[in-house]
Amino acid sequence: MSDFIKLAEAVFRGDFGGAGQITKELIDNGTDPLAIINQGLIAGMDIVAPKFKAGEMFVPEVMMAARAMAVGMELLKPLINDVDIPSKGTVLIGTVAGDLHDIGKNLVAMILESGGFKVVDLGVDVSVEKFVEAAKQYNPQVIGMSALLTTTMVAMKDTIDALREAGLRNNLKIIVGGAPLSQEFSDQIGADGYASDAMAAKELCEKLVG
Ligand code: B1M
Repeated sequence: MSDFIKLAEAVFRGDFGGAGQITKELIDNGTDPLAIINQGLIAGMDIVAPKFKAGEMFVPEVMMAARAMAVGMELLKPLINDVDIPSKGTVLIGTVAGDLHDIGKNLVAMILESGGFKVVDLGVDVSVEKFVEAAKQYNPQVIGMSALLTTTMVAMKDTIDALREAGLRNNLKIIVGGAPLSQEFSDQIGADGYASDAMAAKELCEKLVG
């Protein structure tokens, strides 16, 4: 079995130690860091995605896999320039104002990151103003908002309106997610799309960024 396949399997199994060890060995052997990322780490996450979608893997396992990938990425980051890292675009993500739930949002962030997006995570209880300021600062292709409470969903519309008023709306796509949401709600508030889970969020971002 090739070292790339072993690395992909370690990521898939959420084996942090194994992923770190194999990544280190590949680096020591002089393997191209981008090949380690593409053929090992990302290849591992590519096994996870369809299994999660098919209900054959669950949230904790997906989080472990994403963390195993992150262990490998941390070792590789110093070896590659930011410009060399293939990036599908920047996604600004946060849980909206008044809402402290972040488990789902963190999972979405991890999956987006392991899927090749640069993710700027604004955390929880993110005010409308903070989203707008961060949009100016990071110039993202996508803003992702998460809400788990029916009472905080309304903050999503406020944020979209504020982005429009700040003249930023046309330059970015907005996606929303969280247990109480739906595609219908997303349409009502003028978002560009709704994702029911982390994998759907990745696919939606890929589609929107084109
Ligand atoms: Co809260 N809570 N909670 N809670 N909590 C819920 C959401 C609730 C449904 C429980 C219930 O009553 N049955 C209920 C909401 C009711 C409602 O509004 N309809 C509720 C409540 C009422 C509250 C408090 C008000 C309780 C209280 O204090 N009286 C309070 C509110 C605090 C606040 O936010 N201001 C509160 C607090 C908490 C804890 C702090 C204890 C904890 C949060 C810890 C944390 O997140 N760090 C907590 C938890 C854990 C839950 C439940 C049990 C689990 C949520 C979770 O993490 N699910 C939840 C009940 C439930 O959902 N069964 C509940 C796992 C996670 C992986 O799934 O977040 O849905 P989820 O994310 C999914 C998708 O939704 C989607 O992808 C994710 C992965 O597949 N997704 C996105 C999420 N964000 C996305 C963004 C995207 C795309 C997809 O694009 C940007």
